[in-house]
Amino acid sequence: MRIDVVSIFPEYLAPLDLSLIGKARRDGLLDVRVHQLRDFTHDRHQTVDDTPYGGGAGMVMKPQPWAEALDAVVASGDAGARPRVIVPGPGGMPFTQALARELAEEPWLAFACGRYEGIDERVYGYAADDLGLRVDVVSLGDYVLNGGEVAVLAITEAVARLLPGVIGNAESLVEESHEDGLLEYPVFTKPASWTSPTGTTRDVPPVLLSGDHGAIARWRHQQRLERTAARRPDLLHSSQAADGELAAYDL
Ligand code: 6GU
Repeated sequence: MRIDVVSIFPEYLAPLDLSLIGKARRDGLLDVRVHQLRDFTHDRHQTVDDTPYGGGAGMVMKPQPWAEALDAVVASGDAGARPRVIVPGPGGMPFTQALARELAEEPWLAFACGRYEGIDERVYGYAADDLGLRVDVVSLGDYVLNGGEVAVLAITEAVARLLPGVIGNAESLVEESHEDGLLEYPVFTKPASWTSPTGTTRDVPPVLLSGDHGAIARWRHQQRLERTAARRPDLLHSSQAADGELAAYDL
């Protein structure tokens, strides 16, 4: 998969050199190219923003640098190839595991990182109508970040780990929170009885030491239901894993 990122803070994307994503890049599974938006300005001060028409707080990103940056990204690809463009922003559609799976099927993604109050709306029309790009605004959640860069790190990590060959143990991908609509069960490791620095002793639930795989599976499923009911009751009704078991939780 190829991923282009356009930002006025390319240094913010430095973590894409690290860990699992860095390894995927070195292994040739992921081709990440980060671009400085200011390289597509023509004035001495490399201006990327201006005041909003109609008034209001903050600054708006100018259309011209964005249009030229998108042109350059498209021109750098194979003839006729088009990236799917993702604009991170709090006003977008929610980023979910389902969307991560969908994006992992794309051969080419391009992230357009806005700062300030956003990008001049005409850029969306230009990208869609003149360049033939699919553009989606995507949000990480209901809170406000200063810009799209942190969202690109999150989305890229969620997508890249789904690419074939990026995670060694593919089984660890399916047994995860949000893959079947329930949160994950609690986990424990040695020692079976642990005394904390304040002298309190806590034991691993005995069922996990029993060797009874059926009993362990039932206990874990029960834990997932209780956890989801406590932390994310909104997930329970659409969970395949919770079908017919909700009565016990009065939900
Ligand atoms: Cl994707 N971008 C920004 N700037 N703020 C956000 C967000 C994205 N998701 C939640 N808040």
